[in-house]
Amino acid sequence: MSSPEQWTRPEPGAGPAATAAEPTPEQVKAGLRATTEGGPELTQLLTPEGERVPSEQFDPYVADVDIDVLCGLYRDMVLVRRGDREANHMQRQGQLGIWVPLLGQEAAQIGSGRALKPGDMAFPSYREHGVAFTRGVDFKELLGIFRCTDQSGWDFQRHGFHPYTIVIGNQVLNATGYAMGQKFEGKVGNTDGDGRPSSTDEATIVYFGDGATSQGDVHEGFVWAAVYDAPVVFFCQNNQWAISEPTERQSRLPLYQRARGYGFPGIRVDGNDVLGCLAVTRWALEECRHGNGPVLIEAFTYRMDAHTTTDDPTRYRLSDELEEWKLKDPIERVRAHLTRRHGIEQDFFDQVQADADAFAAELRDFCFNMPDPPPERIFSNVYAEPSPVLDAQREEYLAYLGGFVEAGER
Ligand SMILES: Cc1ncc(C[n+]2csc(CCOP(=O)(O)OP(=O)(O)O)c2C)c(N)n1
Ligand SMILES: [Mg+2]
Repeated sequence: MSSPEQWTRPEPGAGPAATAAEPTPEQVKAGLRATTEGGPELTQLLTPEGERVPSEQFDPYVADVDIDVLCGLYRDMVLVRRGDREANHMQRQGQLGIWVPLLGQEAAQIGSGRALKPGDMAFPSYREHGVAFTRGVDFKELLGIFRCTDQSGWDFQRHGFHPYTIVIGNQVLNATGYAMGQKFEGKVGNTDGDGRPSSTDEATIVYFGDGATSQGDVHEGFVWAAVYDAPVVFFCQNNQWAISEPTERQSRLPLYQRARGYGFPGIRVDGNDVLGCLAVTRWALEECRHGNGPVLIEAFTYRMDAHTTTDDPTRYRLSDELEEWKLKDPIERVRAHLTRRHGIEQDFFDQVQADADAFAAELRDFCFNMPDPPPERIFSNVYAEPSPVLDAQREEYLAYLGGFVEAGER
């Protein structure tokens, strides 16, 4: 009853298709139950209970993951969740205009982000705070965006992390173009002197949601990437909701299967399994660097909080769905694995918690004392070269603002 196919194919007699304006209660329940299952083709290396699942194909990609690396992944996720929760609270206290929670998506973001190499480029949407963290972007920079004092002001080339994109799906086109550039510049499919794949080859990864797959931009990106064999990993975080629209209203088949129609591989990974996400993304990036891209990854996960702080999910989904997903928490399964399989002591977890609390306090302190940027900042970083038109606009704007000061002084 819980196969992905059943999302849009209710049992006989259950009434009209779930895409009808008013699904029946049976259809709603059937749809909700389906969301707890990833389907038989889900790649998983760590179960919700913290058991390691061997994988012939993907174990080689995490062969270097020893206990220290695992503890590091755990720490990353705890810190990012703590930062996310703190930002959510600060929005409620009027310190941020809006916040976009990532609660529940930590494994998908940390696993895939840690799979990237420094020379790779990542294109985020607006929820990728965990990926930003792995790319060395200061969490404080993210707060500026949501306090409306900044516009993704980090050096995106240095971090290999593009500005946030609010226009749904648009970053897929940007990423595809960037990956085509990597290919044209000969940064793909090289070998070193010993004949092994070059360690300096590059790839691109782009993040988008399940809802974004309904956008034309994503389709166009897939088409271009496919025909140019562009080295781009399409990383879809299927958190099963596009604001209030469930995935079953967006697709007649599991999203990863769409790749086949474009002529490149698609794979579904447990998005709450940090090890699985790390392995599958490393594999996909390697494919791209060797010239076998693009690849679509569907990370099957769940948005445990609201879409944004302006949204009230209790109006469109039942709480039992959330309760189901709490049992698959991405952080808890690593904790269980570390405790049961590796005998990690409570001291370690206490230390991580203390680090996370200090991290949150730092964010809070920064946010409460954040200076407003100078007004001319909005004109910075628009073009690489000086632009006379932009210069004129800046002067005009500053003169306009200056008029207020003079008027006030009189
Ligand atoms: C082109 C465009 N259309 C509509 C919106 C409004 N909008 C913002 S988020 C969103 C839903 C996106 O859902 P999904 O792609 O699943 O990503 P998620 O927020 O779940 O991570 C919509 C429709 C937008 N930002 N851009
Ligand atoms: Mg979504």
